[in-house]
Amino acid sequence: MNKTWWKEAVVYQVYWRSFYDTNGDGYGDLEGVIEKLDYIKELGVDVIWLNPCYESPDFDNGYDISDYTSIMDKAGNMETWERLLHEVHQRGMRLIMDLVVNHTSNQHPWFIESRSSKSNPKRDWYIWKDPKDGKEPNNWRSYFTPSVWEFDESTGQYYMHSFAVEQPDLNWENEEVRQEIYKMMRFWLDKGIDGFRLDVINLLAKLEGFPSVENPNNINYLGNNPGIHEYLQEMNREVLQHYDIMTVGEIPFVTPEDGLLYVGEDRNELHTLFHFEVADDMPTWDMKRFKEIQTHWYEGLKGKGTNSQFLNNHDHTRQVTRYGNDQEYRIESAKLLATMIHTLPGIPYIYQGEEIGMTGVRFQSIDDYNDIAMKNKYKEEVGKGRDPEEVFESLLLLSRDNSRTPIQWDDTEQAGFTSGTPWIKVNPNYKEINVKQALQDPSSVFYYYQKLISLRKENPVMTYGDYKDLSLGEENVYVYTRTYESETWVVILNHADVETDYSLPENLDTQSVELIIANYSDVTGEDHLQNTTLRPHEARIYKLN
Ligand code: TEU
Ligand code: CA
Repeated sequence: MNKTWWKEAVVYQVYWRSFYDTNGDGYGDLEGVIEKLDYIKELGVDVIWLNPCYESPDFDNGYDISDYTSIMDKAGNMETWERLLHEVHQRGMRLIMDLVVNHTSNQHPWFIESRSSKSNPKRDWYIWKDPKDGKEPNNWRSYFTPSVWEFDESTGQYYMHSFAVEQPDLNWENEEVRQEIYKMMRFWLDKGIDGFRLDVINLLAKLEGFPSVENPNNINYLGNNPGIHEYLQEMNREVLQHYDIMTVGEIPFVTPEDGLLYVGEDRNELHTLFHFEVADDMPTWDMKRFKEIQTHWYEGLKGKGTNSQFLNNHDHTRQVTRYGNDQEYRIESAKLLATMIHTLPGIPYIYQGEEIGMTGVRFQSIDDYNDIAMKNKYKEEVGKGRDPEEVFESLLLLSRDNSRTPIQWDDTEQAGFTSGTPWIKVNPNYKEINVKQALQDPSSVFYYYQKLISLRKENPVMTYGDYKDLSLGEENVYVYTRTYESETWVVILNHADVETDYSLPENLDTQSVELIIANYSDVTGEDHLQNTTLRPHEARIYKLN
C-alpha cells in the first residue's frame, strides 16, 4: 500500500460547542478552539476533525443544517472560521470538516421551497410519498423516531427523515441535488480545508421502491443500498479526487467485505471509514467479541484499504466509562484503551477529553439532558406506558450527552469552560479530572497519549505493520504483534480488574525485548515474557529483538 499523510495521521475530534467558551454565552465557540490550539498541538496530533458549525436551528446540535456555507452564530462567523483554519495550518496541523448531506434542516430554504407545493421546482429535492391506505408509505423506523415518515398537511404527502422530523432526507436520485452538494463541497475545499468526515454517507441511496420490511426495528435497510457506490464514485470524480485531502466515511451497519467497497484503494470512493460493529454490538466491554471484530476487519481490508480506530466520539459515551473502569482503575484503564486504539491497524481518533481520561456522566433528571435521540426515545417509551424512572435509567449508559459535557480545563467554576451558564452541565468530577491537573502530572493520561502519538511518528510499524492476534482464546488478556520489515512489536493488555498470569507463546523469539511503553511505572524492560503476572488494566508494548 502506498504511503500517504492521512494514513499516518492521528485525528483529534473537536466538538466545539463543548470545547471552550470565549464570550460567556455558555456555548463553546470557534474562538475558543483557536485559543486552545496550542494545547491540541502539544498532544502531537496531525488532523483536527471539527463537528458541524454551519448555520443550523440546532435540533440535532448542528447536524440539521439550514445553510451549508455560513457559520452558526453560536460558533462565530466566517472570519473566525477563516482564522481558525489559518491558525491550524500555521501549527502544521490539518482541518477536516463534517459533511452532512444525507439530510438538511427542515428550515433550510431548499426544504421550505420543496414543502410549499407539489409543483415547486424543488419538490423532488426531498423524498415525498403519498399516504398508503391512509397511513405512512411503509413501516420503516428512523434512528430517532418510530417512523421515517412525517405527514405534511398542506400538500397531503409524507416526507422521509432518517433521523429527527427536523432533518428531512435529501433525494440523491436528483442530479440537481448532487451537483448543488458538489458545489458546496468545492466551496469549502477551495478555502483550503484538508478533507471531510462524511456523516452517515452510506444512507444516501434508499431501498428501491421503498418497500415495507420484515423487521422494521433492525434499521440496517436504511444503508448500503444499491446506487450508493455510484453516488460516491461520482462525488470522487466530480470533487474529491481533485484535492489532496482525507475522507473518512461514517458508515454504520457495514461488514468488512462491504466496507472495502467504500474504502478500497482501487475503488475511487473514500479513504477510510468509521464502522460501528463495536459500538452497535458491544453495549459494554466484550473482549472476545472485540478481538473477533479486529481480526475480521484486519483480514477484510488488509493491503487494500485503511480502517479507522475509535471507541468514543460525540455520539458514543466515553470509553473509560463504557469499555474500561472509570473508578478504581481510571488512569490505568484510560491508558490501556489508548494503547490499544493507537496500536491496532487503522487511523486512531481521539475524542476531546479522552486524553485526560474524562468519564461519562449521570445527571439526575431527563431535563438535565439535551440529546434529541435520548429525549425522543424517552418520550416514545414513556408514551407506551413504561415507568418514566425505569426508562430514564435505561437510557443513561448510552446517552450521547455522556460525551458532550464541557471539557474540564481546570478546577474553577464550570471547570474553566465558560464564565456563563454552560448549555449542558459540567461533569461534577471536574475538580479531580481536568487539563490543568493533567499538564502538571508527568504520569497523567495526557502525557501517555503524547508518547503514543510521538511513537507513531517515529515508527512505521504502528501505521503499516502486519497484525496478528496471539490471544484469541484468552478471556481478559489481549496480545498481538505488529510486524513491519524486520521489526516486531508485541502489545500486551490485561483488560480486567484482576491480575492475570500470562506467558508469551513459545514460538516468539524472545531472547531480548526492549520496553517501548508501559502504563505501570515500575515496568523495567528486564521482564521475562514467560510467566508474567499482569496487573489490573496493565498495558505494555515491547519491541522484540
Ligand atoms: O450519527 C449517525 C448515528 O447516529 C449512527 O451512526 C449511530 O451513531 C451509529 O449507528 C452507532 O450507534 C451521525 C452524527 O454523528 C450524529 O451526531 C447525528 O445525530 C446523525 O448522524 C444525524 O446527522
Ligand atoms: Ca461562546
